Amino acid sequence: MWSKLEISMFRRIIDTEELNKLKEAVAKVSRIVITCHKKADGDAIGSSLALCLLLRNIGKNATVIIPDQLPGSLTFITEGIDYVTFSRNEVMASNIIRNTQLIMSLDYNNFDRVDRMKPWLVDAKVPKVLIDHHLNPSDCFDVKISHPELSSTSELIYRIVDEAGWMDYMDNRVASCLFVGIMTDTGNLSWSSSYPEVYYVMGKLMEFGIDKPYLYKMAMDTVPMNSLLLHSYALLNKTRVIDGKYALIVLDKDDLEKYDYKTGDTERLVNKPLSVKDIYWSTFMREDPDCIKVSMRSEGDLAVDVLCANYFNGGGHMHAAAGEFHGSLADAIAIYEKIVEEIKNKD
Ligand SMILES: [Mn+2]
Repeated sequence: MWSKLEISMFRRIIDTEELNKLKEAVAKVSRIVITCHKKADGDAIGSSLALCLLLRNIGKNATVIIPDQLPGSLTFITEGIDYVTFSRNEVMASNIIRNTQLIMSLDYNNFDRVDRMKPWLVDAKVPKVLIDHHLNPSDCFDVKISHPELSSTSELIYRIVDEAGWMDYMDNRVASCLFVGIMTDTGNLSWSSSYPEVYYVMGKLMEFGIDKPYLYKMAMDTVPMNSLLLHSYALLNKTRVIDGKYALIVLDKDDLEKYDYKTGDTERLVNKPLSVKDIYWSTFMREDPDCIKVSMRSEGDLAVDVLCANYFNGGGHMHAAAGEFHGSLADAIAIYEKIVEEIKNKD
């Protein structure tokens, strides 16, 4: 996709018509609501807060509303920035949505991803803007800026700011949020980032004087003690490696209780087995109260978004995807074993 001729310049990639529609929509209004998907990750919250701060710098009354509580590991990004958590302030949040003039949806492709906030967003009679990098964006948006080839929504926000002529409104805080978003969605530029321009964007963000060592430490290398112990326990006692190539980690509700599990504590656990040279497919199953959460990572040709879509009501990206299973842990594992047989036959 990136030819050698193109890498010497930063290409403009946003569709001119959509970009103009976005600029017009923003220019017309003062009150703007920015939303991201439930169980926000670094890119979801980073891109949302960055856009919010930038719009405030432009003079807009912008509010970020996230569907549910942010994991403790991400609260450092929000320091000194106000935002609303829908699940904790439903009345206030729905009032803000009811009174807004524009809704922006960041880092998700349809309203099923926003949990109980969905009806409020669907029913709102105001223009809706999508800014996202997931496949298959829904048709319910008035402005659609969708770029699945990009590393992150945060990178896309940087490009929109650049192409919309809003660069004067960027500052250190906006840049820090975007930097964290790109860092977390690419595993610190490990995956979904094999093209020169993502480094160009990181370089430009550095120009705003961000504290990179601090952001790296907080976003990529800080976990609570119980999470470190849960990861160690999972790798030592709850990981099965099949044929030296496929890894399955399973944590049941007793495991989670024993290690005082909180949202975010198993973040990046699924990536760990891929550190072993020949393991190219890793699956993690977690027995949550309402369902079995399944996440997958892969290297090479194996598309785990397809597996998660076909077997676990999910999706995502080729090398990083997730889904849910409604049934017993044993049944979920049985499905996994079926997939293993299929993959073995192809190998
Ligand atoms: Mn993302």
